[in-house]
Amino acid sequence: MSFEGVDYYEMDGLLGDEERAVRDMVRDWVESELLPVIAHHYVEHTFPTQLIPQMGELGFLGANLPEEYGCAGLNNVAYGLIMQELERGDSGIRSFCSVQGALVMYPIFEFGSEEQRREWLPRLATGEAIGCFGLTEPDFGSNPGGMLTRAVRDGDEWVLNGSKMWITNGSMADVAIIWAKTGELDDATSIRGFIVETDRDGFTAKDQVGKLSLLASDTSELVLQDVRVPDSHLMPNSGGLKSPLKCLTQARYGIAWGAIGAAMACYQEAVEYAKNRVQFDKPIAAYQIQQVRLAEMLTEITKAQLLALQLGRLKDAGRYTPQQVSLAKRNNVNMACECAREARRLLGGNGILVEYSAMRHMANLESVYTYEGTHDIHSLILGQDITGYPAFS
Ligand code: TGC
Ligand code: FAD
Repeated sequence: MSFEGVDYYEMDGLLGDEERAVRDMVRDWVESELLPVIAHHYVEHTFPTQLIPQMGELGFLGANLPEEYGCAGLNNVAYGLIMQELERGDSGIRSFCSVQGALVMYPIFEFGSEEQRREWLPRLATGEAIGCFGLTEPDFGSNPGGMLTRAVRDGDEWVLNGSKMWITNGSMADVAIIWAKTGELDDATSIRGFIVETDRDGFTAKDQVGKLSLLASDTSELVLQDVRVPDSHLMPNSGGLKSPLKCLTQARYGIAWGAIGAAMACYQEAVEYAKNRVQFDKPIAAYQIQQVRLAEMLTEITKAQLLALQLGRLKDAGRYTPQQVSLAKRNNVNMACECAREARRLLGGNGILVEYSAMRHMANLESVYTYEGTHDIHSLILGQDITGYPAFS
């Protein structure tokens, strides 16, 4: 696939030199390193672990965190562009980077002690250590405040018990950020975050089998049975459900950009295919029905690009809200789902083959639609912001 940009509104001109350079560097890397292997990994249900050191070296991991901890120290627009380009390749690779950066490195940076930051961030930035984020439980997905995982103090240690479900990077991880209640089960304000090495006694990770989406991604169930960690593994500045939710805001921001990348890949593939596929003696690109499809895709991608860029500018100026992030995640992921589906349909029978990317993106995006707050949950978050009425329960 050729990776010339999908830039109908000259968005390039709205980017700074560094932002463009970062975007082009990731784009080249995806084209040369990821695209040649992704179909194989997708079919084999494996994550391309051989690419992790390169992603670390190129600064993809926790890219918007400060350089003093070994990170790239980029602004949030450049970070978003990294997510966009990675997801042009595959949502599973972007997920890996989202989790590592926004859900593991960010909480250690935001809620951790200086010692915890120094211990973990440089290693996570290079990919030498891999992390995962355990919030969701078998019976508590959209409603994480109901979690049953508990941490009980015993001398200068904490003892953790519980299980976490659907955990990205779970089986590959060296370290897990585990959210647990330190008080009564009906008290979500007692939720704290713990840094738990995955080789501790009582910690097990089991691959989620039977997935039909995000196949080049590790998704696992975690079980913690009397896992003991020293008090120094509690992130001292974490407190209440608000702490994991703040992490989700960071990851959702990256997803709002990432989904555009998947849509751009599908759109480009569809345009190229339409121009080359001849039926009834003409390229299918010459038929109005296919032109409407492509026009819709380009329109929605362009709107999503403008939305993400302005959100990024607000985030860089420190003026964005979690609800604005919800709007972008909700819109852009839904848009990408529609683009992938339309691209797959335009490709006819070939559209179901792994040699083309549309169906892989389409299947992946069903997970993206669901994780990090389902489309419905983001509707309710916006509904509350608009009306003042929470309609979650
Ligand atoms: P609620 O009472 O509304 O909120 C509790 C406190 O948190 C504050 N808050 C936020 N703060 C920062 N960022 C956000 N996004 C926030 N949302 C809420 C809120 O102001 C309140 O603060 P305070 O000071 O009053 O205590 O809590 P609730 O229990 O009613 O829940 C609200 C709801 C449903 C919106 C929330 O639970 C939610 O977002 N549910 C969706 C769960 C979810 O998204 N899970 C994702 C798991 S991780 C994942 O999927 C990784 S996928 C891999 C990848 O990223 O690639
Ligand atoms: P449920 O919450 O049971 O929702 C089922 C349906 O009910 C949905 O349609 C939902 O929109 C709807 N619904 C729920 N509540 C309401 C309501 N109040 N009003 C109206 N409709 C409602 N979690 C992590 O902690 N870490 C990870 O790394 C991680 N990675 C993931 C990777 C993958 C591939 C997937 C699929 C999930 C991952 N998750 C992770 C979990 C993800 O965040 C949850 O799946 C998601 O939050 C939804 O929870 P659930 O699956 O339990 O669905």
